[in-house]
Amino acid sequence: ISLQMMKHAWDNYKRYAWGLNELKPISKQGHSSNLFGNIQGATIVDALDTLYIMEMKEEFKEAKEWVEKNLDFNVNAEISVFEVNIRFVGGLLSAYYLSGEEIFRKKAVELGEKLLPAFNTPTGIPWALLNIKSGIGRNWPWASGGSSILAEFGTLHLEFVHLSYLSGNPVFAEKVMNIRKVLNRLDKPEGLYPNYLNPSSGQWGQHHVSIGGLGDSFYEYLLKAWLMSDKTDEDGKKMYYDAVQAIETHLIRKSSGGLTYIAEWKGGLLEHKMGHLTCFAGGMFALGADGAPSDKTGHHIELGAEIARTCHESYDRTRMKLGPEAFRFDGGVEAIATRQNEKYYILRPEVIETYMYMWRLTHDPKYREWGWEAVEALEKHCRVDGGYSGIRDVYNNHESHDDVQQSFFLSETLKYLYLLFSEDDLLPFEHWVFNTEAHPLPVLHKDDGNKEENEK
Ligand code: DMJ
Repeated sequence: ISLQMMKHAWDNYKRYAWGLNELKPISKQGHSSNLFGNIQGATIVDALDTLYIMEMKEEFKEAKEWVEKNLDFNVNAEISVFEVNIRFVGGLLSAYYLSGEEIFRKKAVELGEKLLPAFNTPTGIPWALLNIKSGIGRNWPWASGGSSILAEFGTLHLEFVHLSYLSGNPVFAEKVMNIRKVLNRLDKPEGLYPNYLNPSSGQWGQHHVSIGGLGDSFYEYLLKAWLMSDKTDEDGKKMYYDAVQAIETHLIRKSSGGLTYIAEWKGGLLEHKMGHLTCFAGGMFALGADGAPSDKTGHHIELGAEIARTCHESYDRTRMKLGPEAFRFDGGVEAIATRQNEKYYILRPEVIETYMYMWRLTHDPKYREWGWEAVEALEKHCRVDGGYSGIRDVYNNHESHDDVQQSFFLSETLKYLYLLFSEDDLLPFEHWVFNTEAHPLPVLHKDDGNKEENEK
């Protein structure tokens, strides 16, 4: 089924928005997000590896030809360093490792080089936004005190390590190792990492901590950096397990109805709200269970299972059986969105991602059942003639479509669904880690500096 879904999403993108970043499935035209500046073709690059894994050979070939002929980084464009890294660099790297086609390696390295000026700050903590022609960077105007964002500068590590590996140029890895160094030198309030860090002063901005938006994939990349290094990156490992310890102490709570959730922390005060984005953490805890101190392994799996259950409840308690952007545990409600502007669902993957990890790591059939419920809901409410669309209010009787087919629907949501219903030997966890946009990157074995071997 996920294959047919992919075909529907792809065919419509091709028909109505080919070469543009995303598809507007209701108005049947292209959608351009300012996250990518004038870089084009986000859906194509994000979808490459999914097409490959699903063995959609014709489609993969046309996507590759587009990359060869049209993917152009010599544009005057201000882009989000994080978004371009996870979708474009990550997508190109995976396409290279899966297919062995040189063009993808070349484009990934070329783009990586364009991103380097973002690190020209007093601390080396990169800017959020970069003009890839002039090399001038700046931060989001809304970010606390001119800060860079933890989940943005903390989500470059996996891709940059691979860029150094594939180009032979150590500069990429040096840049991300320096981010680690800066973080390790800083005092952390209660052992937690605030979402905001000023790249000039090297000081934290507001003490807001989140495992959802603005924080999320920083934690994910600590764990995955260790896994991707064939478990040699002890620093990444320590930072991850220390952070999880602090998260458990200060952010993880149980509702009176028995649902475990991860709250947000604002200068010591808890906001009892969990974002859809935060739901990825179930999969992360379970994936990290193996490396936890031996008496904690079962506990981390259990934590993953509880987060999966809570997030499933957030879906189940809506009319459409699709989860809201954020849900709360206060004022008498549990796992329900209470604010109108938190009731939307934009085809996000995190809940299905967690089901996939939980399935692989426990083989409890309920995760496939829950995944199936999500498929049915997507087909019923998000599928339209012109592709798949997000929904404005998942508690409503009638769909009000937002008219965007997000590129991560093809790279993540559909890929994780496909993997959830595949055998474990398709992209096995011993050999592959997924970047935060679900692009698989191979584990790098230290002792065999032999590229060919690692690419298998
Ligand atoms: C994706 O771009 C990535 O998963 C990112 O880490 C968070 N936001 C979207 C999906 O929701």
